[in-house]
Parts: sequence; C-alpha cells; structure tokens
Amino acid sequence: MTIKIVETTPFDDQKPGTSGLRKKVKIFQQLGYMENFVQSIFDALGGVEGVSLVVGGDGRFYNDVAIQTILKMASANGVARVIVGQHGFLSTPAASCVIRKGEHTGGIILSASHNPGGPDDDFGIKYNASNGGPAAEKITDAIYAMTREISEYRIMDAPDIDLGTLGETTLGAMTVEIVDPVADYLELMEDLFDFDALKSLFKGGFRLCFDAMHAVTGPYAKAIFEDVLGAPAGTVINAEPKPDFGRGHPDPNPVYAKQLFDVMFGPDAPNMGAASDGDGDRNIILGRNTYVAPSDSLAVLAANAQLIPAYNQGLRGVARSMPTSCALDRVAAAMKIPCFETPTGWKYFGNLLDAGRATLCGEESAGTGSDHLREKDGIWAVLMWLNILAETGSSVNDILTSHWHSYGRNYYSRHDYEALDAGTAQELIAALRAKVSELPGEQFSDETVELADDFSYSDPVDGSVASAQGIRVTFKSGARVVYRLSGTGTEGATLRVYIERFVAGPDGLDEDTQEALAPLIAIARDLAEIRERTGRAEPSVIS
Ligand code: G16
Repeated sequence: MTIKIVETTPFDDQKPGTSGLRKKVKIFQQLGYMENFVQSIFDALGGVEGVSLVVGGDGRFYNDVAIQTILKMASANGVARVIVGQHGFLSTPAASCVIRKGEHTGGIILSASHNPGGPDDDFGIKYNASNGGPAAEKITDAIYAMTREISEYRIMDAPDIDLGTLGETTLGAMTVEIVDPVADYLELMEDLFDFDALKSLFKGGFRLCFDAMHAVTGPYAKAIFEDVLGAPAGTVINAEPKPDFGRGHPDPNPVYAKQLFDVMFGPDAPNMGAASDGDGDRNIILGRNTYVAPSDSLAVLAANAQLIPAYNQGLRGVARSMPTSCALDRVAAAMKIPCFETPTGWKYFGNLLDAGRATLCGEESAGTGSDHLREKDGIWAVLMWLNILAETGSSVNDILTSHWHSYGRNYYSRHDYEALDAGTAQELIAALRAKVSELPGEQFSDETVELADDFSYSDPVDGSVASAQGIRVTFKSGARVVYRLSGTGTEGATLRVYIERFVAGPDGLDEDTQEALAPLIAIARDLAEIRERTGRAEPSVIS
C-alpha cells in the first residue's frame, strides 16, 4: 500500500449550500471532484493527522464508492481511526449520535437528503463537527476557500474495504471500525423515552404506519417500532433501503408520500402515520384524515414536552427557522421561555443547543429535534408523538385540535416553484429586495404591510452575522409572507413562498388551509410578480 499524491485543479462549483455540497451524481463522478472536496475538508480542518472520524450515508447510489474514496484519503492524510456504519449506512441523526457518543473529531455524511437518488439523480457530502452538528458557516467557508486553491490530494493506493463485516480492520496505519448503524441510536432513544409506556401502547392495539420510503430509516424503524416496541410486522412500509429509493422521491410530503397519505385518509386508517426522508432527519406526522403541518407539530411537541422523561424538567428555550410559522412563539410566550428565530439551515441551531439556550428546535421543512443531538431527527419526532399519545391517551387529531383551542391556529402553507431558471429566480428576489423599504404602509386587498425586510441573523452566542436570509413581509393583521430560494436543489432554482395567517379562535379553527390562506396566497403571488416573471401560474408543490 502506498500513498499517492495526485495533482489536481480546482472546480469552481464546490460552494456548500444549506446543507453541504449537493450535486448530480454525474458531477461527483468527474475525475477528482469528490477527492478535491474531501481534501479541502481535511485541509480546512488544519489537517487530520491522528484524528478519529465517523463516515456514513443514506445508502443512495454512489454512497459505497464515495466511502471507499474517503477511507483511502483519510488513511493517506494520517487519520487514526474511522467509524463506518455497516454497508456504509448511517442516518444523519445516527451519525450525529455516533460522533457525540464516541467523542470523535467529526464526521462526513453522504446524503442529498430528500432529493432523489440514482445514476442520473443527486448526491451530497457534508462535514459535521465534534458536537455532532453540521459545520458552522466559518468552516464551510474555509472548505470552499480550500476548493478554490487546491493543487493536490492524497489517497492510499489500496484495495476496497469490506463494508459488510462488523468489527475492526486496518487500511495502512488507520483503523477502520464497521459498526451496527442502529445500536448507539437505539440506546439513546431508550434513554430519552418511556419505552415501557410505548410497548403498552402497541400491546393495546395502537396502530402506526411508518413509511421509510425505501430510504435509510427502514432498518432503524423496523428495529425500534417492530422489534423493540412490539408493533406488528408491516408497521414499517417501504422498509428496505434502495440506492434509488425504489425510484421514489424520498421527500415526505403529500405528493411524494402519497402511499402513506392514501392509507391515513382511507378507510380503517391506523391511529398514526409518519414518514421520514432519504437520510432520516425529517419527519411528517399524520392522524386519521389529518396531516399535521410541520410547524404545528413543532409547537405541539414544545407544548407537551414535559410529558416525556427526557424533558420533564421543562425546556430552557426553543428555536425555529425564520420561515417556520409562529405557532412555536405562542407556546414559548405561554411558557415564558425564549424563542429564537434563525435562518434556514440546521447549522444555525448548533450554538443555541451547545450553549444550553434552546432545548427544542425545528423547521417548517419537516425537521424537528432537540439537544439530544445536533441534527434534526425523524424517528425521535415520531417517538415524541407516540410518547405524548401514550401519556395522554388522546388521538393525534384531539391533541392538534386542543392545541389550536389553547394557542390559536397559525394557518400555514409553503408553495414551491421548482426548476426555475436560476437567473430569473434571482432577479425576482432582487426585485423584492429592492422594494422592501417602500412596502410598509402599502395596502394589498385587505392587508396593510407593517414590516418588510431581508432577514439578517446575529447569533446571540458567538455574534456571527448571516444576512440576506429571505424576504419577509408582515402585515398589520399578523399575517406573513416569506420568500427565499432553496439552498438544497441541484438543478436551476426553487422559489419557496411561505404563507401564514393567525386565527385566535375559538371560531374559524377548522378551515381548509389553502382556503383559509387564499386571499394571502393571491397577494403573495402578485407582490412578487411570480406569474409575470416566471411564467408559472401554479406552484409545483404545495405543502
Ligand atoms: C436542509 C437543512 C434544513 C433546511 C432544509 C431546506 O435539510 O438542514 O435546515 O430547512 O435543508 O432547505 P432549503 O429550503 O434551502 O431547500 P436537509 O433535510 O435537506 O438536510
């Protein structure tokens, strides 16, 4: 085995987005593309001599090839030890868990999350730090800077490692440990939740339908819900992870998780439905004939967290990303705890969680989590709901309805315009940005603008500032519209429009969401001239 030092030249498109570098597989397959990025991670860390790293991914196409490359490069760069999930599998929350538990230096997670997989689809890579969370912006900026000036990478000339056999092996001077991807994560969940109460729930005939969408959560969900908690076989559907997600799109929304929605809105539906995404960090929750909007789910979890063993001392604070609905703020106000508003991207929660200023956090994009890890966590969210249902004896629908009666309801929807021409989308945002200062006081139908700005966040822990994080327009009625471009797509641009209106109740709490928001949706479309600028009359996805 020899170390090869390979000369290379920079690629100009390796700037990490909302969550690492996401591109088409074909781009990653270019000679040196993956290698340049991995070497840039190592260099941005100031070298990796003697460190220990965790490596794993969501099992999508190219996962195994990428892992072999990373292992050979890690060895050639002097890494002492690498922990790899068996067959290269580690859900994103499980990777965070393994990094934290083993006090490793960090980890490399291979995933394009909810994006489709396969030779013509998407792949991704990101670095997580020793706290188990996505690298902060100063690190991703440093990685990007390295990709701009890289001239060589180091790689071991060695045969591939067998990723299927548990236990230790070596690659050059580096130890490679292949671990059960579920074990540490399961142990952590057992610490957080009342597993006895959950076992009794299932014993009593409670029925769950969990859609793993042929993605990485299949083995986790089967082990936890079926094997440990005793839910009947078949509780987890689409349980077998596949490199192309069974040709599906592992994004748990009403469009792509249609099978689950059909079950939950069909005859004799189970008590609860749930799904997770490609890498297991997102979740959606459904009751019978009910879809719980992720922003509502976050607020419900915060309001009921004290019922869960891990949170029975109360929450120190909560946090949500700016476009997430303000339902969480109402719970925080009632609990008299702080509610932080951060930019989109889980990395912005890291400092708040590390500093103990937030216990629970979440996003409209189907992500919820807590200080148990530094990633959002799909199965954790399902266990939170199950534990709340077990403690209260209520149904998902009852919990949601009584939440609205206590706190009022934030009608909320996100409209996505996918695969837009990138230039057109940027012009649309630039035009909005140019007019925000003139909007206050302007009237649109029945709504008068109170505040309009381009969101800027100043981190209360380290003072770092993130600007240009989305245009928000708040109306005097309390309604709100937010516009931003997705940072996770791999083709063209996706415009996200977030629309929200608050109803205090007790009347008007059970309207259809799109109907309740219809006037505001029209305002949002006209204000940004969406139809005129993009030619699109309707969004591609409504969630
Ligand atoms: C990532 C981030 C999330 C973010 C989401 C959507 O999630 O970790 O914080 O909300 O992207 O981002 P965007 O609106 O920019 O597409 P994931 O699950 O893709 O890693």
